[in-house]
Amino acid sequence: MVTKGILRALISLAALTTLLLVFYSYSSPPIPRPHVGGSGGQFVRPKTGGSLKGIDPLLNPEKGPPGKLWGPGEADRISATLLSLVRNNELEGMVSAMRDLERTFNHKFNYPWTFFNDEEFSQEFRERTQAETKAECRYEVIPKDHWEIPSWINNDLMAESAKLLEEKKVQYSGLKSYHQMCRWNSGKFYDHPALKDIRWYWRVEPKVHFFCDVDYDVFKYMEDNNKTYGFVINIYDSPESIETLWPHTLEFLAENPDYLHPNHAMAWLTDSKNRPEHHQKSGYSTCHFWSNFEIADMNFWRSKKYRDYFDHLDRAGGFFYERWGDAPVHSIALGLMEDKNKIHWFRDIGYQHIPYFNCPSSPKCSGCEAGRFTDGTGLDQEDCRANWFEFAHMD
Ligand SMILES: Nc1nc2c(ncn2[C@@H]2O[C@H](COP(=O)(O)OP(=O)(O)O)[C@@H](O)[C@H]2O)c(=O)[nH]1
Ligand SMILES: [Mg+2]
Repeated sequence: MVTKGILRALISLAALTTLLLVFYSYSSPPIPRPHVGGSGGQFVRPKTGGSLKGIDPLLNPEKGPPGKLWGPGEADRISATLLSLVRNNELEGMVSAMRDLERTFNHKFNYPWTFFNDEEFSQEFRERTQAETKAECRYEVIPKDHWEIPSWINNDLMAESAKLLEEKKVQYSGLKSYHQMCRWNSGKFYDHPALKDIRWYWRVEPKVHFFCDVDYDVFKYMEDNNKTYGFVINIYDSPESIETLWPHTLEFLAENPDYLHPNHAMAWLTDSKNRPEHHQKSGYSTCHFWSNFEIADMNFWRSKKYRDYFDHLDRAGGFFYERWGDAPVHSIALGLMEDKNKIHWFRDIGYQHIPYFNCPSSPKCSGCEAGRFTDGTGLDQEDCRANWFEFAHMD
């Protein structure tokens, strides 16, 4: 693997050069205006560092987002869908996630569900999911050219890389479909013909839970308030799964400096204080929006700048030679190329995807303990919302 060693050395050198270049060009970004969060207020970082345990803003009474909110029946539905990529054999998990979201939100608003799969949905899947909602359900197969591994990926190198990743204990590294799923979620889903006339989506995975009544139209909230992306959980990634993602990103940015938004969140992406050992590996803190939950505007993913970014990454091959997730890819793109004030923390949406929670303190919530972040042991320090609050804002 001499060639691979040389390749790595070259990549590191290129990364270092671009890192220096980009930092030289952007070392004096516009002074960010102090941003006081809607219901959260200014964030003061705890002396203890990362974990918010005990001082989580989620422990404060939850009032919901400020401004005009549209309740059930108060406004027309906008162009949006609940969206799930799911397999037939995940039917039970899908039904359970749907049941939660229908109970807490969608029976009041009736947004359609769009299910995606790399093969046909079974009759049983269709019947059981449709039975959970009054809204329309659409069942879509992903076109082969959106799902298949691209022609420029070298099979031998992919197999070799999978072995290396396994040695580094990168989860799912040997599972081809997992890589395909991450790539589809990063750069393909918004081009599915079934979404052609749809702008907004709420991503829902099987087995997730929703705990709190949401009595306003979240899509309309996003549109009215000029938001692009809504998240609930912010965590660190495994640096081994994305070793060259940041170097490739810096390379892209050096070629396209105009894509950096004046109100970017570079400081959040490059924070070196809170998980220095992650930052040291590539220059990226690895803090990201956990994308199994997303409420977002597909116009951002459909923009030229994001398409160019995705194509650059796709050509670099890291969806297959490493295990780049759609979560860090989306997060880096947003942090660099979008106005950070257009990113919204849906602190009022009670949510769980094993092993993490977003649990607000509100009579509208049941089944989750306010401020609880995880039910896994030793995982509290994976929470990096404090970084987002410090370097961006709290609402
Ligand atoms: N149709 C289909 N869906 C998939 C495939 N792999 C993953 N998914 C879906 O992609 C999402 C993420 O996968 P998941 O196994 O939950 O990954 P994790 O959350 O990172 O552990 C889930 O909604 C899965 O149902 C696949 O090969 N085919
Ligand atoms: Mg999942």
